[in-house]
This record gives sequence, C-alpha cells and structure tokens, in this order.
Amino acid sequence: MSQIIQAWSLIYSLIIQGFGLVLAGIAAVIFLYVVLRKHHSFRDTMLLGIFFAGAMLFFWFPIGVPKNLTYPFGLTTYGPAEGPSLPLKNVFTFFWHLDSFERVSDIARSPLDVPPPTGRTEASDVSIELTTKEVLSEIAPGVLVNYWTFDGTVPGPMLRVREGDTVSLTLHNDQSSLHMHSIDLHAVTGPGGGATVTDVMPGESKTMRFKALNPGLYIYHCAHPNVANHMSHGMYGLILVEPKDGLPQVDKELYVVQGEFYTAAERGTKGLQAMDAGKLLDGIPEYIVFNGRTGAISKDRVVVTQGEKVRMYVGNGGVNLVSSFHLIGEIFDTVYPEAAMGSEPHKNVQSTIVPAGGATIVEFTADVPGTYVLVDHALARLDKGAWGTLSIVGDARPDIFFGTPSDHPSGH
Ligand SMILES: [Cu+2]
Repeated sequence: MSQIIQAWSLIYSLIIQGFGLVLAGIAAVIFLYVVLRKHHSFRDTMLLGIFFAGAMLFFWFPIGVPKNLTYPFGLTTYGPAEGPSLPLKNVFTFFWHLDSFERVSDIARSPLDVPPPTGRTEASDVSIELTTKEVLSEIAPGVLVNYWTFDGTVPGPMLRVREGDTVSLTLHNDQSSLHMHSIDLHAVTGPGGGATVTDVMPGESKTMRFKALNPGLYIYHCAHPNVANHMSHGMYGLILVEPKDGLPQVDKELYVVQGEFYTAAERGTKGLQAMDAGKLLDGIPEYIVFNGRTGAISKDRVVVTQGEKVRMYVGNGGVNLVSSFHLIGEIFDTVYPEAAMGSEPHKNVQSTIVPAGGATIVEFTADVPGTYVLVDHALARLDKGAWGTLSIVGDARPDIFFGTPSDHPSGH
C-alpha cells in the first residue's frame, strides 16, 4: 500500500499535473466554442476566439511554460554531455521494478566510520572494492529518495591509503542498477581521475590502478554523465592519502560529507520524491544535509570525552554550494585548509571553506562538556538540514566557561 502512495506522489507531480492542465485547456477551448456558437455566427466566434487567445498569450507569454511541464523535455543545456534529465526508459523501469530496489533503513554513513591509520612506513600495494548501488531510503521522516550510492550509504566509505601506495580499485555496478556509474577520485593523477576507465554497466566490474602521488584528503565521486545529476543523488565520499610520515595521532576521528538534494516536490512533502533537473541547474536544493539525510550526525551517536583531541575529515559533495564549515562553541585549533598537506596548517580558525568537490581537515580539543552543533554557517541552510550535533562529556570547566543556561536556549 505504501508503495502505491509513494508512486502516486510522484505520478501526481510529474504527469497528472502537466497533462491535467493540457486536458483542461482543450476542454476550455471546446466549451468556449460551443457556447459562442450558440449565440454568434461562425465569423464572430472566430474573432472572439482570436481575441481570447491573444489576451491569454499577452498574460501567459511573460510567465512562460510552468516549470513542471518543461521536465524533462524542455531543458536546454550546454555541458559536455547530455543534461541532467533522467532517461525516460529508466523512469518507467524504475516504477516497474519499484519493489525490487533495496530499502535501506538508514542511508547515513556513520560519522564514526573512519578506517584506522595505515601505520605503515613503506609504500605498499592496496586493493579497494566499491559497489555502486541504487537504493531507496528516507532523507527526512517519511520523505523517500532514490539514492545512488557507493556501497549503499551516503557518503560512500572513507578510503585510506598512504602516499606512494599503488592502489588497485575495482568498481562493481550492482545488477539492480538502472544507470551506468564510474568513479573519479581527486587523489588520482590521470584522465578523468579514473572515470574514463571505470564506466561500468549494471552487473559489470572494472579495475583501475593508480599511484597515490600526493598526500591530502580528496573527494571521490561518480563521473558518469550527467555528473551533477549522479552526484546529487548521493554518489561521493572521501579518500585520505596519508603523508609518508602519517598524520599526528589524535584520540577520535570523524567523517562528515555535506551534500545537496533537488526534489521536485517542496521540502517536507512525504512519499517518494522525483528529482528536479531545473532546481539542480539553478542550484536551489530542497535539502542540504550532512551524511545523506537530516539528523544523521547526532549527539547520541558522536560522544567525545573531555580532553580528547578530535580530527574531522570534512568533504563537500556539492554539487552547487560552497560550505562554510563551523562548530558552534569550539575553535578549530588546527585546520588543513582545503585539506592541503605539505604546508603549515592554519591555527585557531572559526569557520573554514569546503569547496564543492573539495575537503578540509579540522582539529579541536574537547574542553567544556555540553552539546555542540556543527553547521554550514550560511545559516539559512540549517533549515534545509545542514547541521548535526555532538556531545562532549566530562566535568564542568568554570575556569573556561561559566553561566546559567537560559530557559529558552538559543542554538547560537
Ligand atoms: Cu553514477
């Protein structure tokens, strides 16, 4: 039953609304013709008809065709490949096989899911396997999205290698996928970052090999055309290339990736959502989230003990917005700006830029217990979902922070 409701919400917004208007228009023309013909000659009816059509064009033309009706046929794009509209055949196949798509109970990759340091002092051969999979999951309570993923979560798994390693990466595309996918790792030196040699059909696998020449934290993402479309379905993650001497040891490491989702229906509309190619091109997302959905990073999930040194690996899958990453109530002791390594990191930073298709590394020490809110400090984005919380547990530190909490606490 719920599938029928979900399918209905999509059919309603995409098809019925559009065709309904066309049907109403045809009926209105016939109705007018019949009524006018009763009292007027054919010539007068035609003149009146032309008058009404002209008046309608006068008011209608400046407004243009309603946005819903332009999708997916009326979108003009100038990219290197086709625009972000989904192939119509795949849309039909999607509905036909709606029941066979895996329903993931939680799309979010845990912020605690960070692989341990390689601990190696020598370069090595490393094998990585990733599977692209299209699944269904909730971006907000009751709001279902068709996510395209690496390994079934958003972001995909964090990868960790060492500078100088030779990486053999096999990309599988799950049999249930409707689309081709590929991977472009910004850590790769070579055409397409690997995308040119990893384009995989559903059910197919391809292996690439690359040498991790430059240390740093890099975004990886699907780069099958339309790239923005694939990325805004959730296809991104981070790969850390540790410098030869490793990174300084910390007590806790966290993994956070911001991303945007462009649903056709308004934010909060329940049921299965269609993506809106127009909103994607205009860069007006309905949802902006950390780790794939609203509320993915919570103070119950991320608990830091007082005194611990925390490092956050932060990425931005975009595809349109630059993030102003900030942790309310903390100052980043150390920031590797744009996740660059090899130069002196910045000290004592409040907010740091995470470019679309870029990353940053921030570190702080947990001093004062309480709940802390991480945000994109373009704060209107909080209401689209771009925030999370973490807890610091420990003893009060009145020497650093003292006051009486308000009965009406503010978030900032
Ligand atoms: Cu893809």
